[in-house]
Amino acid sequence: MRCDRLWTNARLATLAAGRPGLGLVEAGVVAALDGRIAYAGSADEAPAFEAAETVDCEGRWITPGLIDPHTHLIYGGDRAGEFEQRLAGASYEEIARAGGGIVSTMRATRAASQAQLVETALPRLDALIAEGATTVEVKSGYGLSSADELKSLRAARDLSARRPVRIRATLLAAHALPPEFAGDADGYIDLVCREIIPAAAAEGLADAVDAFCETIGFTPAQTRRVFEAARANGLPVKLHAEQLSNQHGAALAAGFGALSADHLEYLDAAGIEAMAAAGTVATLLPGAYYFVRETQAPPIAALRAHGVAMALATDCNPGTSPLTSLLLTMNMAATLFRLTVDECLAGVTREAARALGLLAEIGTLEAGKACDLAIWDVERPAELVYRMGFNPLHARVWSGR
Ligand code: DI6
Ligand code: FE
Repeated sequence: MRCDRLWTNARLATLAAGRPGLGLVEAGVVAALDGRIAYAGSADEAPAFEAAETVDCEGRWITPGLIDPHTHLIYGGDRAGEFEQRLAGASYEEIARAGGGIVSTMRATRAASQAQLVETALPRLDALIAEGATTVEVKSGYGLSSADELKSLRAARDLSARRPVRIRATLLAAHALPPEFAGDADGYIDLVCREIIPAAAAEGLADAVDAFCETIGFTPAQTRRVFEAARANGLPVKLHAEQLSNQHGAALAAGFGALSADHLEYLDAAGIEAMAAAGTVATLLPGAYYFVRETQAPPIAALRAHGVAMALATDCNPGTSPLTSLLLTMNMAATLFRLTVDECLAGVTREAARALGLLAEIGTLEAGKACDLAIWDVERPAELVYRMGFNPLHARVWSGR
């Protein structure tokens, strides 16, 4: 059988469906043909391959390329000063109410050109890539006007022309209230629903629509209108839900068949049941939990008991999670949320793919999927979760190369 590349002498964490745990293969090979996995499994059972190129992995571990299913990589400016204010005692909500927070990033984002937004996002993207990320979701949400939200989505799309990585762009126009709509949140939601969502859909700029359902964001009723507009424009939805308080956003999102509900520290039993019934993924963001010094952890045991899939993401954003490491995200999920090693690794591969609606395409080492691999200098997969601030990536393969 012909293939373009063959990785031999490897240990595999396939994460494949129907296999227990991480789907481990001790003596494995992976074959790529035309950018896709032609075979991933034990060397014993592999067909005889004629490879244009063979790579001896010398016993290293191969996992699926890592996936970050929730980031806000596109933004202008920085918020290090706000961090100092928080160290001096100000809370995230206080800073937001005083006109700082998301709105200060909005000003810097509006002032930046599309090219400048791309340039400032690239180092953040590169940090993710350096740890084996092959797919990254990127949200708008700091433009908060038609022109600036569409500019942000175009910048997100541009990233995939600049680096060998798959980008999923999400429209998060309902992230915060822009000052010109002060006192008229419903008026801003009108703009989002009537103008911004249809324009993004018509130009093919968004793969999904998100909103921030929170006391300092938008109400459940406003979120529902955003979801209805997304549905009318043929776009799937996801939600920032139950991060700082319980707004019952996760249940609302599940009712719209949401791909994921994200954060979930204040998720209640009804929300968990609704997510389980709808197959909505719980995307956990331990970096934000850590950075805002939240003390209520998401209801992990109950999510587990209900069989809700759990993904992990950096939530990379300037206000609450200036984090560009999926390895550290896994460590935080284990230490802060008590996820198991298997749950952490599945969270940044298979379940992250599920959270993006891309499980048929990426997230496991299975024939037919895109050949996105991370090859690691570790003795056992647990090391990827255990270490802090150490990057054992040996090589990264995107679409077979
Ligand atoms: N939740 C978050 O944690 C970020 N956005 C959101 O909806 C915070 C965004 C920021 O502070 O800039
Ligand atoms: Fe977020």
